[in-house]
Amino acid sequence: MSDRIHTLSGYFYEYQKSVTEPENFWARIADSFHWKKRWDKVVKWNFEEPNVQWFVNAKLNITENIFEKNLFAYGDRTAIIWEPSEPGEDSRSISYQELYEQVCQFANVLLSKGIQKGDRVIIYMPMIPEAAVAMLACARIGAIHSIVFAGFSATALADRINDCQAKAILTTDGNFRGNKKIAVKALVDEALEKSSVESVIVYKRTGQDIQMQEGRDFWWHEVTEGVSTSNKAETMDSEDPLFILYTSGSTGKPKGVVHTTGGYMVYTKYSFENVFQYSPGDVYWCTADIGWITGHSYIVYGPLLAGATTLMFEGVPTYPDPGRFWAVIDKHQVNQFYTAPTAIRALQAYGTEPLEPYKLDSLKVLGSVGEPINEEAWKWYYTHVGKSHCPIVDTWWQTETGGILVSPIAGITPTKPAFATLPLPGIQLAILDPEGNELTGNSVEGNLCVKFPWPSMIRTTWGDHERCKQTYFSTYKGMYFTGDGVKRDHDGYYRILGRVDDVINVSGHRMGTAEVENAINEHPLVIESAVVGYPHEIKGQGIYAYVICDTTNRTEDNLISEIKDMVAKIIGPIAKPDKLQIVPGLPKTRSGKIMRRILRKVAEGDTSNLGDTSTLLDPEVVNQIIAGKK
Ligand code: 6R9
Repeated sequence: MSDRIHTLSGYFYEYQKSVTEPENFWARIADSFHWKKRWDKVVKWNFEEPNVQWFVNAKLNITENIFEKNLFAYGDRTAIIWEPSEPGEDSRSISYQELYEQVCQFANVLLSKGIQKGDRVIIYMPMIPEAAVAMLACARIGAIHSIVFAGFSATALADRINDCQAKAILTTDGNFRGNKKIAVKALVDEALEKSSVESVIVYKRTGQDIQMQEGRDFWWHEVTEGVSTSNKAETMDSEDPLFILYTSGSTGKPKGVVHTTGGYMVYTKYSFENVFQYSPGDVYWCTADIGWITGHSYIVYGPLLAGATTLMFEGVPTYPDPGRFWAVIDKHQVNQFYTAPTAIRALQAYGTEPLEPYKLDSLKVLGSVGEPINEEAWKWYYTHVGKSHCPIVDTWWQTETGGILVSPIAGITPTKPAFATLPLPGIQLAILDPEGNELTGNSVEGNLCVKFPWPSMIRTTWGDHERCKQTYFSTYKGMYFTGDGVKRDHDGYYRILGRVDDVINVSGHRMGTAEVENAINEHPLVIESAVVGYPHEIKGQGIYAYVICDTTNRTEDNLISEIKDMVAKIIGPIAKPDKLQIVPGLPKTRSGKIMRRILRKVAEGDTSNLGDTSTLLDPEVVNQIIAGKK
């Protein structure tokens, strides 16, 4: 039985069911999975401790739901298409049967290294199919994987290894980035100086020189050689941890978000199939890195549970030229394409010329994730990439939510530029004012919370349950607090306004930084912008805008006043930036998120302690911004 929603009325019907009879609703969805033992109760929960359990006492293995359950039906279907960084190198195509054998084989390797159920394994690998094999092999034996984005520094890696007391690391010799080879193993060596790690398994990708420590380091191709490709899956409790994923919060130290097995499985598959309206045979491509939650839920687990063909891309959007995404879409006849606004804006800056050689006629659905997508980028994406016939699913969710919570259902529920629109079935949202009152009805704005559990939600933060409670469950009693601001418009559609710590209060008027940015971005010469608040004597907070724009043939001063006037015109004089600085770049994390904390410090004139900048893509840009500040 398929749980696909096919009509708008079907969506409303399912949504209603999920609210009035949540246990029956989720039991029906979960019944299509393979459980070694069925649950005693669908959900037990309280948001005070918090303690949330889904499919209580059920037993399963998530990899059996990807493989054993389906191999008979579609073992030779392509599971993963891999597109390498270098366009001249061959792409790879791995069937479900082949992937299954590789996962079982590698699971046996992990067992032979003494890794057991519950042990933590760090995966520090670039975008190659073996990274997915590594994840699934951990899941097969019940080891808890924690993927660290392969672009993170040795220090960041060491912090994570130590926090979760990892027993093994799975990595590569190096990584390709454009025409450069990047060291990966060397960073592992640096991170391992003081650590609990007993074994390191290294997949040879670039062939660069590395050091191998006798007794600790092993080559992937050597340890897998001759190893059996059959493996009996470990029996997992529904609430056994599946993985830890570290994410940064508003405070310094990253926290290890813990996801468990049964609920995560049910929700990622359900949300994947519905949001993207995936049909068997489609080629689906999500450009995220597996080091982020999007890569976990919507490159690996969701798509593979749904029997999809998922494309993994090793490269970057601008190598060897800014037409690469479009070339890959045509080459593999991609049907669903899921990327981030930052990538869209970066490509938009090259104009439409790089798109011209490509047809893009296989595309059916476009997706966006990671940050609010501004109207201008939305329209560009819709018109030039989707050729005005592909719905855009603007998917709002978080590392902590495990899966998409608010999004259009492609082609079925309406879209609206810059709106994530409506909650998926099972997701009961609430908008709260700062005093904790729920704002009901439409045309309201406040803090986004969720008042009922959903299967893929965060269970704890690794080693520090109190932190989980404080961060997400203490601001508003009985609610999961997302940290995002939201507006529900007159039609009842949700628009995410950005983190509430990014809200600027100018003379008592609250304004989302994203709202001001959208207005700035309307200027034809603006490429990207970031807005922060800074202390202002009279207004409380002033607006400081950092803007990347095309200054050819224009004087800066003239352009600055033109952009400011434009914002005043679009939102109102209250939104006019007090300060506007033209900058060569913005400080971004490797996942493309702007580090506003740094921009706020610079705006405040406090550059003595910028905090941790190790996760920045290009730390140098911070110095350029400081130098350019008037
Ligand atoms: C999946 C992911 C979560 C934060 C989230 C919000 C922002 C993500 C968004 C969006 C507006 C969207 N965010 N998707 N804002 N519209 N469609 O990105 O997880 O890295 O944990 O970030 O990203 O602010 O709170 P994560």
